[in-house]
Amino acid sequence: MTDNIDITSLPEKVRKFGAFVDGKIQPPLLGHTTIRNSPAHDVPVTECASCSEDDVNIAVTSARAAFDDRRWSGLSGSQRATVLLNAGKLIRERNNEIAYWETLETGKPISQTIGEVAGCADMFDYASGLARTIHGDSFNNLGDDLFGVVTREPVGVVGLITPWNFPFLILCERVPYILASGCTLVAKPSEVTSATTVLLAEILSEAGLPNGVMNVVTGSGSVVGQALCEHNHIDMISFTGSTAVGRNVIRASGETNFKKLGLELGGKNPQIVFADANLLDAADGVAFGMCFNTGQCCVSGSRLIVERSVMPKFLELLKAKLSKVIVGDPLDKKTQMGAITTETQNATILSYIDKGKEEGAILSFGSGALDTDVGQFIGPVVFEEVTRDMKVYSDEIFGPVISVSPFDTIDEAIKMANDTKYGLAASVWSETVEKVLQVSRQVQAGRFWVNTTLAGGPELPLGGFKQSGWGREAGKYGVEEYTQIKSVHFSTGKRAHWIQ
Ligand code: TXE
Repeated sequence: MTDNIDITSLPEKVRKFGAFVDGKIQPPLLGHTTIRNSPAHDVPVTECASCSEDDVNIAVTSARAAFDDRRWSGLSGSQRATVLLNAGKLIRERNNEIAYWETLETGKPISQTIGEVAGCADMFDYASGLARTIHGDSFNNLGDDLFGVVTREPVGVVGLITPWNFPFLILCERVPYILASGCTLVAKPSEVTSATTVLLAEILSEAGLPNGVMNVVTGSGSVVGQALCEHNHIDMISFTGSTAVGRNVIRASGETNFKKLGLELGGKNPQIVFADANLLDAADGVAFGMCFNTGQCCVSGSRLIVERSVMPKFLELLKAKLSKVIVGDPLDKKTQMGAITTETQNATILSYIDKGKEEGAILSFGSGALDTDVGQFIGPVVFEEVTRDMKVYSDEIFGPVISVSPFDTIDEAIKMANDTKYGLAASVWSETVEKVLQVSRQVQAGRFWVNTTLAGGPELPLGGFKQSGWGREAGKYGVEEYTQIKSVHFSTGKRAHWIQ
């Protein structure tokens, strides 16, 4: 397919996607497929393979063979870099096509997916540099009789399990780094948003990736995901999703071959606004942080912690911003917030809104479900008078809902920001450097933003403190996660015999 597609109208027919194994599109062994409806339009858009455990075994065998015969890890960094650069170029050429199917399956605005796909191409460019620069260490200080070399080697076969909120972006925050390290992989996208993962595998193959290095098995978490986590020929799992399934991934690893794990789980991320902040900028940033991707974002700014003296003024500015957010058809380029991706997530968000009201929080902006002819849409919601025993204060809602808590002192703001089991991200808004430094040093979060939110680039690693996960993805730290260290000892002197 070329990129000359009309990205403003619905497709004329459902597009079919198979699994991708050993360099080829493969139909699932049992022939089962799942039709995906666009959550914004209620019409079928894609049909993807529902793979079985046997399909998983074939894909893992392919990835294992590709790793063990060194067809990828045995290449030079420069050869791997060439493939990654080609992939970046092809992603740019097919940007509209990828963005279109991503929008149809997720319900997110087309202007957003176009931007995300461009960012993904950049990930491949950056990781190509890492393929060439990743290196170990040497120790020339062990005396004349011993010389030490530390090498970095790829971990092996990676099982990559991704969610539905950023199917292509989360994939591309991992795949180029996995490949730069020399690993091979079997990717399992969410069962509701699988199309663009299959597209990436096709693109990589066209870019020159040897067969078997990247495989994709689509299907349910309980069958395909679970089989990957329990497979003895997989050396590492990178999982992004719910805390509950993350626990299960840890258990499965412990009960099988002790796979190395990378986990990116939930978040309940604070936005701390001081009285001396540029309040208009902060209001815009807080609105963006809670509404971006309809709040279905692990780093969404879902807790507003605002200095009491400016709270009324700040809330007024925030609500003025929220009232202008354009919610609607994701294929309309003006739309800023699209549909809620799954029916389950839609019901979850609405039940949290009901729960907040039942628990006595004051819903001071928004309502909940929008009244539309088709699709499932929820506009921004603000809860005030929130106390720490309420679910809207503590739980990851994964929707465009923010809870508001006032503070009087900087220590109180830091304590409130850390009052969560999660530690994925945090933002602070203030014009005083000492304040932002103190907050950034003391708030427990893997990503921290000062006078901005949700900013980033391929250079910067992602991941969480506390129950938000283990390990880091992206950046040079990300590629290192997919390597293991070997210490090599060279005798350089005459052996002093142990047995005389
Ligand atoms: O996630 P799941 P769900 C949070 C968010 C959301 C909640 C539930 O709060 O409301 O999780 O979302 C696969 N073994 N996040 O139910 O089930 C599944 O097929 C192996 C935060 O969709 O965790 C999918 O590919 N894999 C998050 C992936 O796990 C299994 C992003 C995620 O699905 C499996 C998404 C199993 N037994 C949700 N069961 C973030 N950090 O961004 C399911 N999966």
